[in-house]
Amino acid sequence: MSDPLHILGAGSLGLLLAARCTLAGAPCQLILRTREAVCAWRQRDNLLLLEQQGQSTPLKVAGELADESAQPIRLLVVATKAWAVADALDSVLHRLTPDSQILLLQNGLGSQQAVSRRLPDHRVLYASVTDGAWLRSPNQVVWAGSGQTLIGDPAAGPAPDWLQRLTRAGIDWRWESDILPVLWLKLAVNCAINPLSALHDCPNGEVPERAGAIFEPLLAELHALLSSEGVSLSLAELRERILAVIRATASNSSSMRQDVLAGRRTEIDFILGHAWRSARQAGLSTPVLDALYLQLQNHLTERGLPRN
Ligand code: KPL
Repeated sequence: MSDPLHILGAGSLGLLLAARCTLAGAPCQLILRTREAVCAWRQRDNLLLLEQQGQSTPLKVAGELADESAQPIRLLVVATKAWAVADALDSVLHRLTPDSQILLLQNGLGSQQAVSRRLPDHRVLYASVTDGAWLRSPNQVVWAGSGQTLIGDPAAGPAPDWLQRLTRAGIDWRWESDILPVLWLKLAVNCAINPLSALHDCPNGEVPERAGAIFEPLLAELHALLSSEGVSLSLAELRERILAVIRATASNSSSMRQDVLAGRRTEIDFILGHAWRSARQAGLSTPVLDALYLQLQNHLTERGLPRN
């Protein structure tokens, strides 16, 4: 039998992946963060509900605490929020073997590079996921819209064979030989949509109008930042990419708005924070981005949420 996929993190993306792999008969194991979460999971009979277009499919997926078992983890998918990656990884380090491979699904940038630095001898893959999913309850994931998953190895090399499991699970994924530009582009999209939707408490579709006069200069600063990171596309192309995402997700709430509304820590530090730090390192002047970053930090503080 092949090594199970261990999925660390039971948020919407982790549960969606677990559900789709289980449906396809690919063995997977969820690693939950707390004893309470594991007890609750087992009390519900290890049942995970996948909801799609009003239909709910019950699936059995085992959930465990990282230190409950000594079983080696050869294939690890980290599906936590970006700010939770370091602690989550700590919890499973003792179960990794020299040949373990790690796939990171985080938004933004910064958390991925930290894992690569931490595990320099392991194969660490980065992914960009654009499926829309949210949790109706801790064991019920709603798959709101299918997207594409781009996966790559920042240290180069071919796609590992085990990723074929994703194909068997019907996941629309592609191997990217140059994954960092993909993640930079996604970060720029997130910088243009997420903070504004959180500040104006509006769905993605209303972002350009609510942002008003700052929208265009923000795009120009993001474009300069992408260029300094070696991502080559024109400002017009960047604008079109961002507007296409806004159109496709017009009625959705960005993940940052969802986090603020739920009183959860946001990924600000891995989205705006990373952009802001990278702009400083590149010697760029980004007054609109800087003001937006500060405004969002203040907005979070007013709501009792961390500024990072
Ligand atoms: O990735 C997203 C997010 O909300 O984090 C977008 C693309 C903005 C969709 O909501």
